[in-house]
Amino acid sequence: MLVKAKPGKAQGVVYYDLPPNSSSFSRTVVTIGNFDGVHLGHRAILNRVCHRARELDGQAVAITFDPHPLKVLRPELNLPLLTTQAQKLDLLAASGLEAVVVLAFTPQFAALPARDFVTQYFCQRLRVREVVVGHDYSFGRGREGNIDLLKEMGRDNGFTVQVVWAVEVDGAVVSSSLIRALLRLGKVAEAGHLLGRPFAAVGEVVPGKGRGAKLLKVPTANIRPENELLPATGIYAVWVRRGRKTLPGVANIGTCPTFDNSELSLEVHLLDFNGNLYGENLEVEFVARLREERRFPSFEALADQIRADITAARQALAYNRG
Ligand code: RBF
Ligand code: MG
Repeated sequence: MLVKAKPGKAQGVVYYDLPPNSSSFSRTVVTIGNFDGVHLGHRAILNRVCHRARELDGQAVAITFDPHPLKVLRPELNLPLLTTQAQKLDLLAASGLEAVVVLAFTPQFAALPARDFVTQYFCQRLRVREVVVGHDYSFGRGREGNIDLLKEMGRDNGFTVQVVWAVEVDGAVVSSSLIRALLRLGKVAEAGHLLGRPFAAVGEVVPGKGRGAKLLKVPTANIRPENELLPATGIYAVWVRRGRKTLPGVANIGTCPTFDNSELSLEVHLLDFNGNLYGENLEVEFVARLREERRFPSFEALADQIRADITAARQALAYNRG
């Protein structure tokens, strides 16, 4: 059976908002961002924060928002996020930071002038020593805050500013929007390269139609995903995180056209497992795309194909133990 080791890193503390005169922080090295996906570009920034905090003998802190600012400022975009809030906070907290601060992004907060934000949060609450930002960062009311403003305020308030350049993979700048585009094409391996880990969907196992086990002899866990974005319809080799265990699987995202369904579903067949999973929360990591979903002329033909998929998934996972 294939098993995958779970990385064991110290967990940072997650704070929801900060009292105006918090004594928890001093000499912080702070970054701020939406961090959807916590991809390699984000990681370059987070690593720099941790590194500088060690050099300056300070505390490494990331500020992020809930909900994502575009959900408040541009709801009509319907931006599908790569990570749920919980996934994002877990990833941030596990990235070596001492603290992750989540600020409620309300219309009032959005109206805060950039200078007031720096004074109230960076200076008063976090006693900032250094701010680390991506090269294109802007913030505050109407995005009026930029790197020049930070540097100017830093001179008056005793903090320095570090700018981190974009990360490129195979000649493309890593960004959340590029990763979304790759996932929409089903390119999960490529998306994983830019994320620095496989894309993962989380959700509860809910009752399905029971067809898989009965007609096809391939039981599947039907997952109700919390993520706003899933890879394109198709069949994928996946790692499934169940509590502390990681199990190999093969997933189908689609409408099961062989059965004249219409609803999109995410189903996973676990390769070396049988048992009840109802009500459990699983995290499905998409490692490799195997094929597109098709309508088969008979259940037997579909069952044959699924057996071939299982073999293909075992192979794909053997090369991707993580
Ligand atoms: N259903 C289809 O109609 N076409 C497919 O190509 C297809 N491929 C699948 C591949 C795998 C590995 C699995 C686990 C399921 C697949 N299904 C497909 C879904 C299948 O119809 C479904 O599991 C049963 O109908 C039970 O809901
Ligand atoms: Mg099922």
